[in-house]
Amino acid sequence: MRRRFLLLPFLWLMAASILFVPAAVPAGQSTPTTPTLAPSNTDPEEVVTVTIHRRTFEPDPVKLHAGQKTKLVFYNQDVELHAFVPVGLFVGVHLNVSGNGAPEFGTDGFKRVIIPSEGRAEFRFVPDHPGVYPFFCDMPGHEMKATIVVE
Ligand SMILES: [Cu+2]
Repeated sequence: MRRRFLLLPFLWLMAASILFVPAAVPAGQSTPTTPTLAPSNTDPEEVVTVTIHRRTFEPDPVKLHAGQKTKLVFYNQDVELHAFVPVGLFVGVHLNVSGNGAPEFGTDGFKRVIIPSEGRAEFRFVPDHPGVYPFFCDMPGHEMKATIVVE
């Protein structure tokens, strides 16, 4: 009887030591963060809108920022179709195209998008190389061009 009485606290301690093993270092503290230049999902997105009005891109130049998550929107306010044809801007860049335009892709990636009247084309990407990138509308007779400056 006395033996059993002593054994009980001992068993309880054994069980407690198994159940209450100190937790490992809390998640988040143990993993060192690797420095990266890539924007995270929580980084704010810079929205830049280019309006197309009377066969003119506005503003010109369009200013973007290298390394910045960007939503570039082209809004066609004219009653006719226009196209956005970039030169070099999207080379080697991961690109998400949306809106109600008609995008065209070739072996080198995005070629152009045709934007209907009152329509819009949206590009989500991160400009990675500072520079001056021309773009134009290749609809016959339009002769519309402007530049995007990535700072
Ligand atoms: Cu045009």
